[in-house]
Amino acid sequence: MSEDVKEFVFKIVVLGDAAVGKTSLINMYIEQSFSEDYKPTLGANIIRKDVHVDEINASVRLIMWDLAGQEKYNVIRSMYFQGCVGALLVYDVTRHNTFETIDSKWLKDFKKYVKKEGTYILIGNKIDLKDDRVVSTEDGEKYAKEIDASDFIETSAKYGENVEQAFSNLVNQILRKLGEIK
Ligand code: G3D
Ligand code: MG
Repeated sequence: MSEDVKEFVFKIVVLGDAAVGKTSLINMYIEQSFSEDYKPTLGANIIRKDVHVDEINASVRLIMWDLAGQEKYNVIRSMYFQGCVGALLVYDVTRHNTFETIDSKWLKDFKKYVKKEGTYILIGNKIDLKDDRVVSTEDGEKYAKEIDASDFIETSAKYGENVEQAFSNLVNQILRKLGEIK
């Protein structure tokens, strides 16, 4: 019964303006279990994590690309997105401008380079900074619907709140789009 473990390899990207918490989210998610491969010429860290999806007895190798700086992005863009199947679109709930660039910049690029079937979810990060919040949960939810994101989750990369859920939801949504999960 358990012998047929399905195997998948998904490349995903974490997108959003500088300092929204992309690297922090990845670091919190992978904890100690990572192998990092920094590619100076690409300006990107390539990080791997293996997860098991019990529901369908599948093992998924996630290959996460994290840009080390924004400045090289324009040069490596096509390579960055090549073979990518999913994205976390991240904004900072304390900076409204990072919310506005999700659609105008990051999703636009994702759609341009990742043709057909690309899966993305919207992430509002830094919810621990309660007094500085300027983007409400309701606005985030509404926006996620507008841009047709598969899901919307608010996180604190600092305290690990909802971080695991953000990545596992993305994996589930990718599998759903592939018809592996109903
Ligand atoms: P980036 O990879 O998107 O550029 P980073 O962003 O992960 O480097 O994070 C940028 C800064 O925001 C870091 O602060 C980091 O500690 C902080 N940060 C990330 N996520 C959270 C969060 O959920 N809550 C809070 N309070 N801070 C967060 P520094 O000071 O190291 O530059
Ligand atoms: Mg970073």
